Amino acid sequence: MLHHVDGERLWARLMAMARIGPVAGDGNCRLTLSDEDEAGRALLASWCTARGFALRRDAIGNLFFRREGRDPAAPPVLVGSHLDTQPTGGRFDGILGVLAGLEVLETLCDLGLETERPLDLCVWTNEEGSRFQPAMMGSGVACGILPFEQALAACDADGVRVADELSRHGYDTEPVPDIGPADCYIELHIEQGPILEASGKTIGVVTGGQGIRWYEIALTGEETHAGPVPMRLRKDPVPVLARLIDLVQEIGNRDPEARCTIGTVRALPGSINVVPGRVEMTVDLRHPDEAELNVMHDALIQGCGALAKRFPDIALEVAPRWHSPVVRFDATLAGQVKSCCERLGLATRDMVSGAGHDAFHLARRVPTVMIFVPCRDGISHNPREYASPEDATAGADVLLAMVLERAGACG
Ligand code: HGY
Ligand code: MN
Ligand code: MN
Repeated sequence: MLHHVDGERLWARLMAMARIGPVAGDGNCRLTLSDEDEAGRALLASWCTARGFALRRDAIGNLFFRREGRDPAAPPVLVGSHLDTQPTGGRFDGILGVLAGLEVLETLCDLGLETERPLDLCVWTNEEGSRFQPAMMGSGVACGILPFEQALAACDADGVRVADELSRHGYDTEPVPDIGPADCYIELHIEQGPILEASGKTIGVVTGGQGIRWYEIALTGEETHAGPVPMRLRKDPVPVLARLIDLVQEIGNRDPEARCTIGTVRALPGSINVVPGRVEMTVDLRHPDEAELNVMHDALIQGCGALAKRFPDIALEVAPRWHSPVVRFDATLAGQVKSCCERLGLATRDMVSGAGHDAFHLARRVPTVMIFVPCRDGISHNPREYASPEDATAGADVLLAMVLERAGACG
């Protein structure tokens, strides 16, 4: 028998969540462990506890809302995503997966359907990696991939540590994170790219995710006055920055599957009439093939070495900061997503995720799959991010069908 979620309730929840940490252009800013992030979590908790889903938290701040099954000892089915956003993020990235997960649990209550297995709605801390690096932090710690101490020590631009924020919100008294046994993890998410929308299909069956490498690069010369000092006598890091930008673009343009992003550049001290003494920048490299990602890595490191030789007055430091390898999701689960979509009359296409997700870590501990829905013009990490009510509801219906299939509906 086919069941459907209450799409209007889901949409109302998405819009209510979007009122927390609003930014211009219908976007959101709920940076990890900020007061806005906590306010979003509190709103979710109010909805969950109103339906009797008991909350468990861990010491990295992950949240787990449980709907009990007939067999409390059975490994649970996990659904969920993240509530933290980029500084100028959208209303759907992560949030759709969390609120669709809540919608599935509530729909089961509304239908009076029990499941054999317990269900956990998971909210992972710091998926975005914007305020604190690396990304996918809470799920990485819970899956034993990111050392807990390393996560606690991560600092934001103001020197505030993850540990400080966790204790400010009272998470530090909770049990040390570990995901434990689970039947599977299923994450619904907007695609955050243009492929699904362009294909005219409603559901992306995500078979895996591309590899990611992050770097911090510092170029150090010498601050000096912008007026008296002739160009040839300066130790100005900006000309090296210009060539580094060309290098990163050139690495990206070699291969249509490659993705290279310089997301942050800072010239210090940052005054119009001071030659910068230091430039700091970040690089994000991605590729769906691990070997090709390594080729990109080598090209960046070798290119930096050549620039350091060519400009001996400028100290060039390149620090690899994070590596999330290419990940494959569970083929059986992907097949089940497809058959659920067939029953629901939803057109699908297979795809690999360009964006990183907590599911990348979960996939290394439990059978995992992702379900994508389109986002308008492929725009994300942008206040203009938008998924339609119809697509959000369709994605939640697939999530419901998968949960019923995996958790064993009874009664
Ligand atoms: O970096 C990513 O792809 C994700 O948005 N954290
Ligand atoms: Mn996300
Ligand atoms: Mn994101």
